[in-house]
Amino acid sequence: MANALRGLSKCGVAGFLPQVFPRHGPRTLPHLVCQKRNNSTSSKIKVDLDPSTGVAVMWMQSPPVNSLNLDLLTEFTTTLEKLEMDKSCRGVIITSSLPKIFSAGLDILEMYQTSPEHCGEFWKAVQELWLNLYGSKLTTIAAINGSSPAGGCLLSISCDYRVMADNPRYSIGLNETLLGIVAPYWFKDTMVNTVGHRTTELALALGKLYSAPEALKIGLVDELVPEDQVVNTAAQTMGKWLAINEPARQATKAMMRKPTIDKLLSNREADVHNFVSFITQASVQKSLGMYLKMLKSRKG
Ligand code: CO8
Repeated sequence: MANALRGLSKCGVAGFLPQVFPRHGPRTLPHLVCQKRNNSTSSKIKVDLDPSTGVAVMWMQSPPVNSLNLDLLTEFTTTLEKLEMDKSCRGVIITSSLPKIFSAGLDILEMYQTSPEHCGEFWKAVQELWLNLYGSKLTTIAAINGSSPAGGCLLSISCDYRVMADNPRYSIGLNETLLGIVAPYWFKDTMVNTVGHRTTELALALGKLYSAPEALKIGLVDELVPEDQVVNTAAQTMGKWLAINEPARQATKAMMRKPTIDKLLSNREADVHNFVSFITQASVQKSLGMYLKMLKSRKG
């Protein structure tokens, strides 16, 4: 498992060698997008890694809405693991190649009218993605160029920094209660670590989806920029992060995130069990069915 922060639990912060990575002064990377090199043949995620900057862009490209189904979750984790192991990569920007959508969150169809075995397999993949992303030793920036509900919000707040398109029509938040389901404690913990306890309590209880300006106000995202500048701004911000002493930054990230990660690591099986018994309840299935129906009727 390529996960640096999980590795830290064994070697400890003192295990870092100073200055393992080359230092770069503060720099901007406005040229990143045009210099990109497509290193991926995968279908749901396109990866552009620029070895000259050490920055990879992961483009989610799973129409219609980048919903996180088992395939996309698995490919996301594998892609990130490969980048973690690639010595030429120091930072990852996560974004969407679909217009108006970052990610619609977990694919509801993976949890609706499927077998308990499938739900368990699906949930393990959700856990795996979060453990890898939240614990990544790489600098991770979400370039949120569209709506980002629920699991899409989790992806975003698992990164180190969030740049969002300045468009009030795009929303982000953990809206699970609107589906009649409950955000798991590690979704909640990640949100608390981002915006604090009280704001999370309100957000989760009400299933609140924040418009981009509202999200900036509560600190759910760090920056709003015009839509066509989201990825370039993320690249410029990445330049600043990569100028920081790498071992020191990684150790700081580990210090901040390890307790949250360890909580799930010590409890993974029980978490899968809880999810499966919750999601397969008839009342919960009914709520999911109604929500799916609502999504479809909205279209008409
Ligand atoms: N899963 C599956 N299908 C979806 C999802 C989804 N999350 N979101 C949208 N779709 C489907 C729609 O039903 C529609 O299907 P079809 O074409 O067959 O009718 C298609 O994708 C396109 O959707 P829209 O027409 O709605 O597209 P828009 O561009 O108008 O809107 C949105 C895009 C804003 C993303 C909108 O689709 C939306 O709000 N989707 C729902 C988002 C949502 O609520 N996601 C929550 C998922 S649950 C989750 O992530 C965490 C669960 C934690 C579980 C814990 C339990 C213990």
